Amino acid sequence: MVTSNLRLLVLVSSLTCVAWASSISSLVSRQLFDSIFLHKDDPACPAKDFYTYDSFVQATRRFPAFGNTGSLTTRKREIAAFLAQISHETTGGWPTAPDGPYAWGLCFKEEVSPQSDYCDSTNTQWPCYPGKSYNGRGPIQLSWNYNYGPAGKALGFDGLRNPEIVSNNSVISWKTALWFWMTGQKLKPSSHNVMVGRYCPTKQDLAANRTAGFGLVTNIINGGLECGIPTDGRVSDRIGYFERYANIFNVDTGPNLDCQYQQPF
Ligand SMILES: *[C@@H]1O[C@H](CO)[C@@H](O)[C@H](O)[C@H]1NC(C)=O
Ligand SMILES: CC(=O)N[C@H]1CO[C@H](CO)[C@@H](O)[C@@H]1O
Repeated sequence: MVTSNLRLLVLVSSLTCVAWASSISSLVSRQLFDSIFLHKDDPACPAKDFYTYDSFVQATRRFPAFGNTGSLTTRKREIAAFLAQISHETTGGWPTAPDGPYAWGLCFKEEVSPQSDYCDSTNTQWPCYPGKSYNGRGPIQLSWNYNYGPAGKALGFDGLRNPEIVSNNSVISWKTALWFWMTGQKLKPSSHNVMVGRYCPTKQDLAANRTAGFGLVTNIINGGLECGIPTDGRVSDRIGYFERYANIFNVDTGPNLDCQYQQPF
């Protein structure tokens, strides 16, 4: 009895392992991925052939809780929200684009004509390396020395001396976006926790209307520029992507899509 129970336990846990490891491809098949990113490999897109399905799946293995927390609906909604946010960050869409403006995610891998090198020289923990630019790169358009430094440290590359790797290595590029998604920062919850219902607002959060939903993720990503102001075009672009993807995943978007009444962090 004891022995067979034990065997059963071993069997069950090894099955769980297999399910765990393959879960992203079970919710996001290659075909689904391609139907979301209809134009990412368009010859007009600078990121043509860069953001492959295989490197996406490989990168998610570094973050097993991504798309793997909560009910099936929650898992799908989180993935849809992540893919929507990175699509806005890298969009090549315009209002009359073929297949609509929300079919052009993952078109860019690097910010076009950055206005600065995104070096916060007051940050001594993650000092800028001479001559390097910490402009937007990769699916989430990772920016600033204080993000490149910790992302590299967590993922095993030198983000301060070699920020270019984020637009040169597809798997690392995807990992930086997932790292940003999964990692809370000073005063900010992680986007992951917000989308899976694990966000615990502080008093200050409540006073600032920072309630859970896709709009709060927008606030985490770029609230300083986009939130707390009426009808911002960037915010509606993010929402447009999310609505299209939620529909493809066949889940509702949940409440609080907008952040126009939220104060930034
Ligand atoms: C919170 O949201 C309401 C509208 O729902 C708005 O009137 C109020 O100004 C917002 N508060 C802050 C601090 O932005
Ligand atoms: C081979 C290649 O893609 N090199 C790129 C590495 O990243 C830098 C800056 O991000 C690009 O300028 C290079 O073209």
